[in-house]
Amino acid sequence: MHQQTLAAEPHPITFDPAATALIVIDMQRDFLEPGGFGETLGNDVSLLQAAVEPCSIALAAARRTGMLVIHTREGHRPDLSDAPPAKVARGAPSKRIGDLGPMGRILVRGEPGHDIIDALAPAPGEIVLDKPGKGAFHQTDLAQILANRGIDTLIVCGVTTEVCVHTTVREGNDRGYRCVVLGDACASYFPHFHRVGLEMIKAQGGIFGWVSDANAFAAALSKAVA
Ligand code: TIU
Repeated sequence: MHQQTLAAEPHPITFDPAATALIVIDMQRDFLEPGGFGETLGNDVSLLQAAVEPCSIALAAARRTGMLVIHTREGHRPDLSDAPPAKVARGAPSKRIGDLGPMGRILVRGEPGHDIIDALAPAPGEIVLDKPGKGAFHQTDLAQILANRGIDTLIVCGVTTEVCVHTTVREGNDRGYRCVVLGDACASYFPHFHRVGLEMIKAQGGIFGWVSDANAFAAALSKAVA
């Protein structure tokens, strides 16, 4: 056990890098680039760019120490058999899940829009976890992967703060994981949801977990030996 200390709110947290996973949530073209799912919902996707460089800093730090890295992607089977009708039908999007857009079919696995953005492409050997829901534990083998590696702490970043990041942290917290959100490495289409979403994580003594940032994470890991 080589415990490191990470500056975080509501208070610093010590963690063993060997028992910690970095989970990068849904940094996909469908959410970050024009023509994808995020834009069909009426959002300004440029707001999510702020998270890219901090995610890159967090990834580089994790890779240097050999930490378990997991990238998630939200999306559905091409026949949409795993897409709840209530999800497909909801709202008044310009295109629905499964419709053809400029990056292929919206939120469908195997389509260009479903890919992780080039700037954060998974490195060989890193786990890419496809999930049909907002939370990374729902209908995936994430819990088994984490158990097999003896993981007790999750460092979470990605998009969007109040949707897939929050849902994953809530799921992880209920399953007994210590969850740390890297606030600057998350982003939302709604800046106030981002801000309040982070506050909700760390309020009440850390009711869902901790909030830190990418540089603090990198600094904590700089003391860890690969
Ligand atoms: N990944 C994720 O957050 N999925 C969403 O649908 N987010 C929205 O903010 N719409």
